Amino acid sequence: MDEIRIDNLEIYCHHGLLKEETVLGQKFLLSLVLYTDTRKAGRTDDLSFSVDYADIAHFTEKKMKEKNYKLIEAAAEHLAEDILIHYPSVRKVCVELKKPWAPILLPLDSVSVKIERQWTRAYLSIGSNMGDKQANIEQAVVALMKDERIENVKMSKWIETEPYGYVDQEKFLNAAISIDTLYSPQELLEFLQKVEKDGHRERTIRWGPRTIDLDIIFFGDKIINEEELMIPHRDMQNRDFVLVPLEEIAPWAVHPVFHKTVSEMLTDFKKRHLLSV
Ligand code: PH2
Ligand code: MG
Ligand code: MG
Repeated sequence: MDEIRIDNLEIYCHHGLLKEETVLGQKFLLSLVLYTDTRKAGRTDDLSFSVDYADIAHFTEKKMKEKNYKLIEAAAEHLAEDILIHYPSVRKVCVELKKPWAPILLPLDSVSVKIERQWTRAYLSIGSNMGDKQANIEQAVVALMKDERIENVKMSKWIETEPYGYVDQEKFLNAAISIDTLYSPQELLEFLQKVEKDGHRERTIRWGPRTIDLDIIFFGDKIINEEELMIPHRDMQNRDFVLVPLEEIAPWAVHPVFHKTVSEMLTDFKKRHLLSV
């Protein structure tokens, strides 16, 4: 992606752990790399197709003065997120925050922190087989849409499916959801677990009845193999109730381990299914 850069923007503000820092304030230097597509603005010479770096510089100054953080990590984290939420055409940002006057009683050029944050496209599978299934799904989708770290929520049609795994239970309603998110995969998992809990999900039987179940299928092209979190979803290739709705909204999405599109995975599933009948 193209970059618009602001180097060493000087801002006087009051972040710090020490009382003196919060009272006296000090100089901070901020460097930003804004990742955005500049081609259309470049072709047309029209600012409305780009982001105004003057605007972002003033926004940055305002945000840096609005709140006092103890840590430069926190000041940088909040600024990165504020920029990504406030300027939708900036899809990724690098924030470097330097503190040249850091009072550590030793001479130095500066201390600094440098972070990269971005919007990531993720795909989720949602299901319900207890109570008012449709209302359960709608309530969960509203919770996703309300969160400021999630945008561009799109849902497939919902389909009724036979229970898979533990079969002695009611039919499911299933759908696939596409989101863009600022959460890390672990944070997204925690957020989805909270949405499940707010939908009165109780964990009883594994694969058993549930009011709402939200699973991460893909998170960008990330591969995560941890006990608590496996991405891509480890069993998606065997679940038509995941593949069918996902194919409706993202047939071209590529599985980062199998290197197959969702559409190809669904075709494979159908072939296997017919062969085994
Ligand atoms: N979820 C499961 C187990 N079985 N079957 C269907 N049809 N739909 C589901 O969402 C589902 C399931 C575990 O999450
Ligand atoms: Mg599940
Ligand atoms: Mg689950």
